[in-house]
Amino acid sequence: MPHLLTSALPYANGPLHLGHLAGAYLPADIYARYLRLAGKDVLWVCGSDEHGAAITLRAKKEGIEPQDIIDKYHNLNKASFAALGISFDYYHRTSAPLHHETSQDFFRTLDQKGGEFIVRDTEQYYDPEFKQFLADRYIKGTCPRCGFAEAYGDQCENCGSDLSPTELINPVSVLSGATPELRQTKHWYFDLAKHEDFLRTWIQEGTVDGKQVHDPTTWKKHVIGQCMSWLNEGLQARAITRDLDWGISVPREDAEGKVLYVWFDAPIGYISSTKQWCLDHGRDWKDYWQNPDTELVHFIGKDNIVFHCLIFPAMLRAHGDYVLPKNVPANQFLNFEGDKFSKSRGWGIELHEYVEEFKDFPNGEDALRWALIRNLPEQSDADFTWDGFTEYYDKDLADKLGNFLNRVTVLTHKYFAGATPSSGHWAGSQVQAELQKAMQAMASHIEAFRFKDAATTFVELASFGNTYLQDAAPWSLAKADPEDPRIAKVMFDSIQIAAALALMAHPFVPLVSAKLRTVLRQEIVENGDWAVSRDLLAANKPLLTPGHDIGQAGVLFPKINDRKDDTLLKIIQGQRDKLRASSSSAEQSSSDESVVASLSAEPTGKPEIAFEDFTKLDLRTATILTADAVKKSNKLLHLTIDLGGGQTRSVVSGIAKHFAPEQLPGQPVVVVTNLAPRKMAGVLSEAMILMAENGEGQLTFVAPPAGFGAGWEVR
Ligand code: B3M
Ligand code: ZN
Repeated sequence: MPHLLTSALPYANGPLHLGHLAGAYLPADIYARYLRLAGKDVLWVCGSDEHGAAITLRAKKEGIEPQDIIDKYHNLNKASFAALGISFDYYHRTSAPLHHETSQDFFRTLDQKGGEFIVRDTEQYYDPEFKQFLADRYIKGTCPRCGFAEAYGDQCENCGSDLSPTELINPVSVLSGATPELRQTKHWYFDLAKHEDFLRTWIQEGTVDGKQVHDPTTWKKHVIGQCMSWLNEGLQARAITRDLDWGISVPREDAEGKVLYVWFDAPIGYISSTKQWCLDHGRDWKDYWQNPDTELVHFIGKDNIVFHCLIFPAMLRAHGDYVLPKNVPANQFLNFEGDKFSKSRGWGIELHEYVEEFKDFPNGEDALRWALIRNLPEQSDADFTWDGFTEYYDKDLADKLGNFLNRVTVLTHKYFAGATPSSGHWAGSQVQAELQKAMQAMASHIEAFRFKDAATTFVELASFGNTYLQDAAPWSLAKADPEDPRIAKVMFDSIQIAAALALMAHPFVPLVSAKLRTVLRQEIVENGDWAVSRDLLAANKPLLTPGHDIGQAGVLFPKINDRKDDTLLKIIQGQRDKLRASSSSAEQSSSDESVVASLSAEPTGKPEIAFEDFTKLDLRTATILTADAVKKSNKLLHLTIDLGGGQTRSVVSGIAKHFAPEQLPGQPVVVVTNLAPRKMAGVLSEAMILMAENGEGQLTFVAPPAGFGAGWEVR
């Protein structure tokens, strides 16, 4: 059964940051590495997304060609991924001729089928000075939904709404700054509405034509929630062509000067990337894409859910020959030190910067991977902090893993000259059972896309090793009687734990894993090794046999918080200083606080405000999608709300004493959407829910009746 994995194709118009890595790449890397270890047929494809207005506009601004931009960032991003151990099987480019052909073929097939496309003559904005139609990012204006003045023609980055240029208030051309005029043009639309029933059944039941193709209970709740919100609003035909001179030409004689919309060709990039890999490796790409046994999994961030769970599956279905994804384990967003990543404010760290600035940090690549893995935004948004980075490195890698390996090797050299001792006790022992249990738990977490839990299992095994060694205290046994047979038993067991850890480390921290294997004088991990170890344990055999020589570990992970040496601490401190210097957001968040404070003031006796003050609030109808307890807080609940149009937000609300989490999914609410985000109990809150409180302190939601819908303005 082939496993075909894809990660969202990053736009080649800028460098990637830690948030991207944690969203669609690191989780996929863990999954791919694990499947390879388990001996599966795995193909993981990705590549650069090299079309779209973001690229041409940037080129125009910098006075260079789009080709220069994509070459620069394709190479930069590809190199950053490689430096951080991201093990794609193939990293393609959508500017490649093979991709152009594949996309045109796809279009032609749908076109020739009939009934999939709708051709419409429409009026679109046009810039007469630049002689160009203004699609997507070529046009800006005021967002009709939130009033943000800098909304783009395809999307408002303030409220996240999907827009079309004609919805913008006061539109201006990004090219000339002038008010554009409307002109007649023709475009091809993909009739998404036609596939609504198919999509609904596929998402909700996991069936296609009555056949079970996946189990919807294994999908993340927030993914299904977002899809259902789109489906419930009713799907619309989507324009899939543009009047632009950069992109893939529409393969029709009557479509001269038109290119495919970037979101039509980008997902087809997964197919062309597969084709190229197959050409290079003598394989047939259809064995992956057109094989009903293939397990296709798309790794993405939550902003790409609608494209991967509704539009692309509908395109694949319309085409007819393709498999559909088995799962789309989309991640939520990662923030950085309590705020969104922002290039313009200098908030965050880009991958290539990290690689450069941490090149002298021991195991720097894996230190980053590990800090991100321990805190992945799997179910809700997460926050990367340098404190967290330090803690995960020192506590997990140095204190637990490094310390254990060091003690095991030192003691083995001390008592047995570095050779694994003989011990007749292995079958049915506690340690054998523990290793089997840990490998089994880690495997099932990974197979269910619970990568954080898998990492916890791994660390817990290292803790178990330390405790086991500490309790058995071979040094005390040796003092009393150097010939005590229990010494051999303890060291034999500990070596087996070390070997299991070295293997289990591979999906998370591959360089560390290789180091541990070198210390244990084992071959570097290869495909199938997980299965080999699992089978050895099941057959009552040890992972390392008596007589096997091991090396010395030494200090594998010098600590960041080390009393004697502050070299590493200084590197971390440098990051904090850089952040403080480059960002002006400190002033911003103090003014945010005052907004929050005034909103939570006493309900009576507030001073009169102007009508304009009231209209600053963006109040919207919304629906609660998920509700969960917040760790260490008995007041707060962490909610995800659906804001309509495919947008979701994370909200922390002080209602835990009034409502049980399971009561809340489906509850209609009214929210303030334009409060500055802030963190409560370590969780980011991006909106505030309106509640009424009576004299008895009872709370109730202020909300429209169920079925009214999400995303509507309240005024
Ligand atoms: N390039 C958008 C993004 O980076 C887009 C993904 C394409 S995946 C087929 O969010
Ligand atoms: Zn908006």
